[in-house]
This record gives sequence, C-alpha cells and structure tokens, in this order.
Amino acid sequence: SDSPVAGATLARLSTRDADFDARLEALLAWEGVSDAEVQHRVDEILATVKARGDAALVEYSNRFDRLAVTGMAELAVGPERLREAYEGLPEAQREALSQAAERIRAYHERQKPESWRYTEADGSVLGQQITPLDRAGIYVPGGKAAYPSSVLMNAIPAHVAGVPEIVMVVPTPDGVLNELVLAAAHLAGVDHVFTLGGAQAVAALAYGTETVPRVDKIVGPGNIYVATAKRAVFGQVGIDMIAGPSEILVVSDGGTDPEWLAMDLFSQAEHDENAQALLVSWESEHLAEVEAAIERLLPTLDREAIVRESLASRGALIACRDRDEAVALVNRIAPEHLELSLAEPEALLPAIRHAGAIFMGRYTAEALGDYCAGPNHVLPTSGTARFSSPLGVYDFQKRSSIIHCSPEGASELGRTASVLARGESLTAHARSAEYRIRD
Ligand code: HSO
Ligand code: ZN
Repeated sequence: SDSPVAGATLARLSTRDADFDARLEALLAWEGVSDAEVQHRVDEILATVKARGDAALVEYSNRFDRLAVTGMAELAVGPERLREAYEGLPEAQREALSQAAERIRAYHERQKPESWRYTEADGSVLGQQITPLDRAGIYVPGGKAAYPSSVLMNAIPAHVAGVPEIVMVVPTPDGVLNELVLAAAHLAGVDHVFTLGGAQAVAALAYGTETVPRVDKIVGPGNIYVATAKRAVFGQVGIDMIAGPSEILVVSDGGTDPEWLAMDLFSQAEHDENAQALLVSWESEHLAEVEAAIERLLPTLDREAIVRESLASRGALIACRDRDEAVALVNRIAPEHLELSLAEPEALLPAIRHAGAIFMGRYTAEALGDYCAGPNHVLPTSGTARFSSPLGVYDFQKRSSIIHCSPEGASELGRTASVLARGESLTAHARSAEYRIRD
C-alpha cells in the first residue's frame, strides 16, 4: 500500500503533491465486511436458531461463550437485576451515567417529528401519521468493546420514539456480566436483557424463539459475525447501518494547542487499529507542531500500541493551501466526526455538506460527543455521511400516509384515476374509482 515513510508515526500529505489524490484514496479505502467462510457459518447458525429456538441458543451460548447453562432462564436478566447494577455503581459513575442519559434524552426529544394533515377545498384530508415500532432489539458487544455509552445511544432514541418494548442482547463470555452495561440498560428504558451474542443473538431477535420476542428492527454494533447476520436478516427485520471503524477529521486554523489536537486524534485512534485520524491545516508550521506533540504524547498513552498502529496505517497530517481547499477535502472525505478547531467555525459551517457530527470550535472535544453532549454517537462511517445520518428517533418510527376523501373529492379524483387506470389496462382499478364519481 501507499505507506508513510518507513518508521514515520503517520503520513504527511500535501494537496500540492502530484500523488496527493492517490495517497488520499489509499488512506480512505476501507472494505466492509464480507467473507465467504463467515457467511456460511452465519447462515447455518441462523437456520438452526430458526428451527430449534431456545435449545439452539442454549447450545451456542455454552459453546461460544464457554457457559454451562441448561435453559433460557439462566440467560435472562430481569429488571430488578438491572436496577441493582445501577444502584451498586460507585456514586461518581452513577451520576455521570445519569447525567449523560438525561442529556441524550433531552436532545432526542427535540427530534420527535409531528404527524401532520391538511384539508383541501372539497373537504378531503391528506396527511402523514408517525408511529413507533412495536419492538426494537439492541445488540451490545461483549468483552472489551462493551460500551455503556453505546447502550444509552441506541436505547434512548428508541424509548423517546415511543417504542413500547426494547430487547437488549449482550454476550457474557465466561459468564461475566458488565455492571455498567446493565446500569445503562436500566437508565435507558430497556425492558428485557438476554445474555446472548453473535449471530445466534441476531437470529433470536429476528425470528423470535419461545423466550426471546421477535423484534422489528435490530440496531447496534458487533463483530463480523454480527454484521454478517444483520445483513442476512435485513428485509425480515429492519437494521441500522453496518458501522466501520471510527474516524475523526480535524480542521485546524493553527490557533488550538497542538497537544489538545494530538489527543483528539488519539481519542478515536485508540478505538482500534483500523480507526482513522486525520488533521488538515493550511498552516504548515502548525502541522509540524502537531506532529511534535503526537511524538511527545504517544508514549504516555495506555493504548499506545493500538494508536500507533492506527496512525501508521490510516492516519495523516494534511497540508492544504487555504480554507476552501480544507472544506473541499471535508466534503470529499465525508467524515464520521469533524472537528472545526477554528476561531470562527460558524463561518465555515454552511459550506460543510457531508459529515456525521460536527464539533465546533477549540473547546468541543469529540470525546464529549461520544459520551454526554446529547447528540448520538452512532454515526455514518466510511464516507456514508454522503447519504446517511446519525442514529435517531426517526430510526425507530415509521410514517403512514393518510387519505380521507370527501364525496366531492372522491368524485373529482375518480375521474383522474379512471383515465390513468384505463391507460394501464387495469380496469378493476378504473371501475372502483368510477363507482364514486357523481354527475
Ligand atoms: N467514538 C465512538 C463511540 C464511543 N466512543 C463509545 C467512546 N465510547 C463512535 O464512533
Ligand atoms: Zn469514541
């Protein structure tokens, strides 16, 4: 691949370089999940759970999560247990989690769309009615990637949307429950928790079993098995996006402390080796200062090895000519997270067309958005911000069209419909409309 200079911590690119486009494309390239072997195993698991229900879930959980359970009762976590987890947290964690949940709820309340209708002169009424899903399923990964903040971000919008039943699944490798995850489920209004993971958990949610209720939509991140299973059940149930690795793009005017910026880049790079951290600036001396800050701070990181790998394989400091060029780059990259680390971010904002979440000014660290600012942290990755949006209340609702014709309206529309129906040779349509025509 177009790797940075051997031994360099991360690539230095300039829009002035002849090979800039090729190098940028190589950095951005990310192949989504698809693997024939995984696909095959997932198909088998889906079919088995569909055919054998709870018995299959028990077997798979014992096998994959190294459990020794005999029935689904042992894989269900009741509401009292969730409350206990919440109440058992150290006070600082309990307060931080509650505060985050409240802010996320307040933000998402603003998203609630209104049903609407209008009346025509002849008395006919047209409109749109918003209704929540009956049941939503939330997948929470186990082990190291189990983020309580993601439980809040996935479940709260469903709750605010008015979904009456929220089912969460979370694997418990070796039987270990994550107390913060359970506490977050309590705060977010989750109704049932099952300690299931992998493709079998997705199957349970999609098809339902004797114990696990079938849901209408499955959201939440997961490993390649989970992503493959979600793709496979899509159509029977709704799914959210299939998330790629986390990304951040910082645009800096040179006025922000280089150490702050270095740490902002690290904050996303530490998620995993494939995460992408990019910084763009038209101030070349500033770029050198950020690079020095990166070198200085790297050895202080707990997750230094992951961050180094992420920076070396997919990170870059990019020099551009001016603000306009920076904006063009942003729109081309369509980043998941965009930090406008500028004196006047509002001036640039109207030109930004593609970004999942936009963090304005020197003080708005992206990490604040990950936890507690209020907006959702489930965002479009890998350039999909070109056509998709953050997870929100909208994702847990649907719209029904409303048509209520008055006798006059039916007569009027009947004439138009009749002509069009006869043009399509669908004469029962035409006659159905014509019955209601009055002369
Ligand atoms: N930055 C991640 C979300 C997250 N960060 C969870 C910390 N915890 C989404 O891109
Ligand atoms: Zn994060």
